[in-house]
Amino acid sequence: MTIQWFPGHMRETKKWLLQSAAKADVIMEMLDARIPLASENPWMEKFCRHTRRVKILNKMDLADPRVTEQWLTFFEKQRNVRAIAIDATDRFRAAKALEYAIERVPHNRARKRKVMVAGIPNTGKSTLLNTLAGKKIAKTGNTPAITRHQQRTGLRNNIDMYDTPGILWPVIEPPQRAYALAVTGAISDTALDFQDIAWFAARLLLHRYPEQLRARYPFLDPLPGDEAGLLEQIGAARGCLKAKGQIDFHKAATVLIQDFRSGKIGRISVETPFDISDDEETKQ
Ligand SMILES: Nc1nc2c(ncn2[C@@H]2O[C@H](COP(=O)(O)OP(=O)(O)OP(=O)(O)O)[C@@H](O)[C@H]2O)c(=O)[nH]1
Ligand SMILES: [Mg+2]
Repeated sequence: MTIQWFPGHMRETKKWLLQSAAKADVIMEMLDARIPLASENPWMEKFCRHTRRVKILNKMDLADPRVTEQWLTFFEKQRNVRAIAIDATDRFRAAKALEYAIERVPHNRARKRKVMVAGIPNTGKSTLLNTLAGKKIAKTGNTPAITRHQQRTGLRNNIDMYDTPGILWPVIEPPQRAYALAVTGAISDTALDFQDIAWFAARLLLHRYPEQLRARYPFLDPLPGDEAGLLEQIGAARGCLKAKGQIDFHKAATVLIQDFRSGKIGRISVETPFDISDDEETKQ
């Protein structure tokens, strides 16, 4: 699926990372714990050719804890992959992630340790920097492409941390991956059909998290059988109406997506390691 959203600063950051990533001692690859595979930038392999890489599954507070455990086990079984789950707003967890990232980097007073934080937009890279610095150094926000330039900040213990703008890639395949990115807020809401994103969320919630849906929307009794029914009932209950009392599906979609992104529906994981084996089985 071609995404018509690859702003110039992403192109520049890609170029910068291709040239500069090798100078870092370690790259903290910021992923979204709800979509640890979909949020992996396919260019990361190239950026990290000569640099150690640690996967940070951030926003663990929004992800299904059982599924996050499954992901950590999945990554543990892979050779040369190191992964940790955190909530970047939590000082203790943020510090633990940094410690984990630099534990094998030689510490020598004469030389600063260089840590780069890179990944797709809206995964919490700048938040991690702010939490570690103990003050608001970088602008953050719950829309993608907040950071536009890389920024170096000196931290304690002779560490230089580089916050970088989140980058995507122009063709995101398969479409399921684009929707997984969009539903978590990594892609601009204007780059895809907004109602399609809500449809994707509705299907996931109906199949995997019906209890959370019931808890958030007690008026769903019984639970609707399909995506249209879910959006229709949310729209009716929340007053998302057009002239003549018709349901405004765009407004209903906004309610569902905002509730999902803010964690009001509960801790939801969009991808599980079992989805991969299911996909592979279907291909055979
Ligand atoms: N619930 C939760 N929210 C988080 C966490 N980390 C970051 N956020 C929120 O996620 C949003 C995005 O955070 P940023 O730090 O701006 O993300 P970024 O990766 O720097 O984004 P770009 O600069 O666009 O690449 C903000 O609203 C943060 O408050 C986390 O661990 N848990
Ligand atoms: Mg940022």
